[in-house]
Amino acid sequence: MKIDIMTLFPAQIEAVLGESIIGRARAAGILDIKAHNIRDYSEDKHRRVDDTPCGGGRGMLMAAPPIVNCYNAIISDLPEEVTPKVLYMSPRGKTFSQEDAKQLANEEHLIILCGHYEGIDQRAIDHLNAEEVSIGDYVLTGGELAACIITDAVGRLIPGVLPEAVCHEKESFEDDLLEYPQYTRPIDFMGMKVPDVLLSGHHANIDKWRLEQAEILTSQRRPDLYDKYFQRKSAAEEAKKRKKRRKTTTAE
Ligand code: 6GU
Repeated sequence: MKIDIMTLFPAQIEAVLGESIIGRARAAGILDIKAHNIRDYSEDKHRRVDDTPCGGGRGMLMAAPPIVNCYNAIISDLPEEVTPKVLYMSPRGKTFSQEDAKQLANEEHLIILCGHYEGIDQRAIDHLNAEEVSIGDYVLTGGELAACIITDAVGRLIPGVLPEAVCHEKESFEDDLLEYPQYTRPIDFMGMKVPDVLLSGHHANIDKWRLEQAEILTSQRRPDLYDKYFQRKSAAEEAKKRKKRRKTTTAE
């Protein structure tokens, strides 16, 4: 998969996406991620990329020409029939979710535009046909960290990026449940013991305990997710489980 990131701070992108799993996938040629410095495409002799907003107001805006020049350079080598999906990182966008990550992982080529200052000339967004994406209800100083988050979440879904041992099926959000608590050695850490069931070697009991823990955690922390999880189970399945749970509570 190819991801081109347009930014004024390519080093910030490299600092994040040059390391760890994504860094290794790039080195292995599975992910082709490039940060492009928008400033290199300024037509100004002082390499300026910003200007004051028309109509007045505070702050500076990123001007359209350097962004569009940068975009044109990225798409210049592409075959005619290839139209990469373009994202613009903005708190104004739709909030990014795991479902979006899955959708984007099907794309062959993504282009991500990072904003700075007080925003971007609307004509740049329009010309690139960019979809605005936010990563949550808070404001960042720029789109770079958001672009890294999108790239990480999408990149790890590409086959070969994660080690074989890591299973996508049992992850938080994959089935609307948060992950159960995990333990490793030492068995007794400062008087805190690993739950007995995990040391029992009884795999059915361990699976049952993990599912219960995941359900408890999800219902406490994310009632919205828990509702979704609950609804997705068939009525029959649900009735069966409730009966079983009633049995375990009376046994306690
Ligand atoms: Cl994508 N950009 C900025 N600047 N702030 C944000 C954001 C993006 N998502 C949430 N806050």
